Amino acid sequence: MADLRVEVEDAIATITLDRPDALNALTIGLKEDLRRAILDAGDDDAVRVIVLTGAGRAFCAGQDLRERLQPDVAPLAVEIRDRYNPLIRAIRDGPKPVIAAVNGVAAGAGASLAFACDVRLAADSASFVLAFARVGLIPDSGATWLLPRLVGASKAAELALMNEPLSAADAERFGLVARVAPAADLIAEAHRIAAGLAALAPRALALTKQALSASQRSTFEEALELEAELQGQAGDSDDHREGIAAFLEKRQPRFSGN
Ligand code: T3D
Repeated sequence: MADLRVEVEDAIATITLDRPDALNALTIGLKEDLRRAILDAGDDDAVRVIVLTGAGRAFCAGQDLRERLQPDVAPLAVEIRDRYNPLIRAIRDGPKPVIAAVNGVAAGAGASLAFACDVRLAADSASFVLAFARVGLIPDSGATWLLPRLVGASKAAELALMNEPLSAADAERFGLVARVAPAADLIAEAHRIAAGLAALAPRALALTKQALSASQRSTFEEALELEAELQGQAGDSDDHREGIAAFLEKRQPRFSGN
């Protein structure tokens, strides 16, 4: 994993894209390592929250455009189906909250990566630019589905078609990022939020992710029914019993994840 760092501490897996000289652009190897790191963190009982960030001045500049010029490169549709889509699914379908700590520019599929995360924090120096049309492509890696849901159809169309960069401040104004922090404080702020999530009941968070995700494709009636089913599972957990006990005993809960 030459271009990826994974550090696990205090139940937080911090995954850092580490190709700063190429603004953390995504090569085949980096996409595969990142997907594997997210799946591994999802399976690791020592991890409750994932923080995704980039080394250097960028979050991620999307597809490595130099790699695209290699003679044996896969056709685009194959690359999207075999590498980008599984990576985005690993984030979306995984059981643990994923926080994007967007430390700098997020371009092309790098922006899509951030859109796929559950929570986005941005450095005040960060920006988002769809960038696809400038290289003759359409937004991918879930961007056409995720972005309208995050910022609304009108703003999504503007960002996707016009390719203008969106500043961190404007991203916060449009609800695309939860919070903007000074660049020097971004990781500390991401870890502070991650620690808060890590103290909550892991299974309840996983089921919440599942319900929110399913709600994007369901009717209201189906959402009500799924809530009933998943709440049944949550209500049957040790963590629910611990939550009630802690409330009544006026102490902090200690969730086991069971
Ligand atoms: O292809 C498929 O498999 C399909 C999937 C497509 C998904 C996609 O992501 S398509 C979109 C690909 N990404 C882009 O088009 C973004 C390209 N980069 C930029 O537009 C700009 O670099 C940024 C707006 C992100 C930042 O601009 P700036 O001025 O701050 O930095 P820079 O000078 O352009 O870049 C710094 C270095 O990073 C530079 O290398 P050098 O000249 O110092 O050796 C530049 O070439 C390199 N770099 C930046 N982005 C990429 C990259 N190298 C390879 N691929 C990149 N995407």
